Amino acid sequence: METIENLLRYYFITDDGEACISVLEQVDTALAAGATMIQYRNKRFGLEDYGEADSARQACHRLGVPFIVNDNVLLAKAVEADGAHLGQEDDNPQLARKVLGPGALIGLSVSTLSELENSNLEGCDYVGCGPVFPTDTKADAKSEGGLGLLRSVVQQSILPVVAIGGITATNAGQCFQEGAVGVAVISTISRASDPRKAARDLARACGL
Ligand code: TZP
Ligand code: MG
Repeated sequence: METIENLLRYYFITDDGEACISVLEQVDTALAAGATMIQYRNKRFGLEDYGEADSARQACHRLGVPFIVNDNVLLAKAVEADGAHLGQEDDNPQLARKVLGPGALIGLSVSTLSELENSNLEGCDYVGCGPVFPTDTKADAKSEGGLGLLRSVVQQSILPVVAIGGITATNAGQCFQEGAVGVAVISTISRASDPRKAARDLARACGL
């Protein structure tokens, strides 16, 4: 069994916006480069997308890579995902734990230190911290907290921290230096002119 720290190292999240390639191509590209965890993020999920989520899960499971669903605990359950990633406004992690079971991987986003301090991390396995750098991918993202935010969250968190927001092969190393166990990315792969090369470059930056 891999440790949660190893699973978080290269965390790819699917793009439901202006991606250059389809969701399944994104997942295949990230997996081929060595991604250690995949999150299915679809803010406009409808039942017609169930097949897409299920195919993404199958692609991950063929390689033994955990497949996590963003926001939607019932979708995570329905698609037999390995866990769920929740924001501050989503279902609470304790409830998600009840539904998904003791083996599920459950993450919680924080965008400020006070969000971390006010979060009940019982039932969570990891914390997502960001945006660290500016991002255009998340419409309602708070302003970037910089490496200073990441540093304080890493220091205060009782759980491993994965950095998110504007992360590229060039700045990923700075996140690891601040103590993040991993980096979570969308556009640096999904909107790259050469997604396969971008995915490989990120793998190298993650030390894979
Ligand atoms: N949460 C905080 S920033 C962000 C999410 C989902 C978007 C990350 O996307 P990108 O393209 O890697 O900046
Ligand atoms: Mg959310």
